[in-house]
Amino acid sequence: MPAPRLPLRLLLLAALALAAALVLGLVLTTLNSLLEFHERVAALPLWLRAPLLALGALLLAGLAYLLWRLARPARGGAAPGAGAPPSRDAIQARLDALHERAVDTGALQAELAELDRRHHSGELYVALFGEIATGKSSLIRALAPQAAVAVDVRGGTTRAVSLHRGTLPGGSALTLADVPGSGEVDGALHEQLAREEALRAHAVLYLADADLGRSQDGELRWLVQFGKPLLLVLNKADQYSPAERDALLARWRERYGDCTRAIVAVSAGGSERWERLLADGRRERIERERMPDIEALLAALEHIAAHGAGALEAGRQAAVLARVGQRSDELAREAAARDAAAAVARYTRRAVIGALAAVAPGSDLLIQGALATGLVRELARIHGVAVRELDIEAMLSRVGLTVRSSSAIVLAIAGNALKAFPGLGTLGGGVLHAIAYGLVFDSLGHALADTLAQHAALDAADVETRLRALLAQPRRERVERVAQLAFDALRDRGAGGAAD
Ligand SMILES: Nc1nc2c(ncn2[C@@H]2O[C@H](COP(=O)(O)OP(=O)(O)OP(=O)(O)O)[C@@H](O)[C@H]2O)c(=O)[nH]1
Ligand SMILES: [Mg+2]
Repeated sequence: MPAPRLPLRLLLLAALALAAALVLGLVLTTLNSLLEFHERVAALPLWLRAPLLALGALLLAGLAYLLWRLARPARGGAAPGAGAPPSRDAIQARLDALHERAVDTGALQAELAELDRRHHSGELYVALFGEIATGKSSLIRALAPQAAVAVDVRGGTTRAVSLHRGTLPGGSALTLADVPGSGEVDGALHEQLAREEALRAHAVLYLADADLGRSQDGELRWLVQFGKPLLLVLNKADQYSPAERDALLARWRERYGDCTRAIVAVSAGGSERWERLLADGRRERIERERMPDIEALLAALEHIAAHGAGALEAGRQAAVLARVGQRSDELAREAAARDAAAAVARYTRRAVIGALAAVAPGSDLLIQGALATGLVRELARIHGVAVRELDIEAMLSRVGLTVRSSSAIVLAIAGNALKAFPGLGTLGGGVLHAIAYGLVFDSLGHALADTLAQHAALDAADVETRLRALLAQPRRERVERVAQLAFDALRDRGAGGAAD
């Protein structure tokens, strides 16, 4: 239907023409003003003109700087090792605060103590890292011949971290950490031990006996982000022909040359076992140490040790502090979740008891009154979120509507729950409403706690969404728990109260 569209097009055209005229007018006026300004400035005596121009230039530069500051892309998030790591004092303060909240911070305190101990020892710590049976323990034996470490063809031989003193040919001393291998089935705990030891070291030797798979690549990249010297070591070089070995090293240099200090091939040695047939027909098992060949690695280690442990201490401290900081954050989150769950349970119980005690019990399911406000305040305190009275009220009136709209569902669920407690159902509508009221409180508490934990703010819309989901599909375990609360409250009140 082209006819009715014509006036609209004409109107649009007119509006466009008007806008163009306005823009043109604006440009002309500005140009005119600029020219006038230029003429006036030119007419000024030099002693006045020069400072005026300088001032103008300064103002323009200031404006440009401000614009640049505003438009500049934000710096990337602080990856471990990048950005400013938390200070030793800041971490200690966090641990003290956790300790006051009855959180067990023993392991993290021990980590800090070890950080200080190594710092004061002045020794250079080098950790090994790599998949199981790549020859880490064998390499420790080659670097520190007196070390008593177990070596075995079976993967998963090393189960704990052990430290061994070694000396480089140049005379530098190092403390080598033998660690459990990664990549073992169900070996998450051992892998964690190895990772933590890598963070405590000044430098890391990443050992592999073949090309790196996807998970090894991931491990290597994880180590790289801490910025400490990393040596990529191909062990069991004796199992490769020179051409194969060189091809593998070339591939690694292409892939990892940028993020490692050196890429070398060695033969840590290990041991060889075979069976010999004796003249009398018996078989004899023979085990012999293989000769190690670790020249290239020694040279790379000499390089790292050249400036002493002090030169690498800042990187080591940053890695450990970042890790302790991360763990303390996790502990704080766990403690908050635990305290929040306890608070929700407490308030739900109060809501049920309150509803049972009311003269006209639970006539309305609206969230209101001091109890709901108290719950919000308590959860906000636990999660360290500052909330204003006004925001609490706004949030409660908003979720009140949700509760009202779902009250039929909640009542139905409460009614169902009553069936699990024969006898309760005969006590009348009061009990039903008390359970429904408890369910509402329990759901609101969980919705709020989740919102506060995730957004660190009283985001009313988010609370409402979560509450809606919780009320629509309450888990059986929750419903029974709340019904049990009502049951216990009635029993505590005694037969006289229940008969009211
Ligand atoms: N051919 C050859 N075998 C080696 C070499 N180094 C170690 N091995 C063998 O590799 C196997 C594993 O050696 P380990 O030193 O126990 O390896 P690991 O990395 O400490 O193993 P986990 O502690 O289980 O992670 C043993 O059978 C060693 O004899 C080497 O340079 N060449
Ligand atoms: Mg081992």
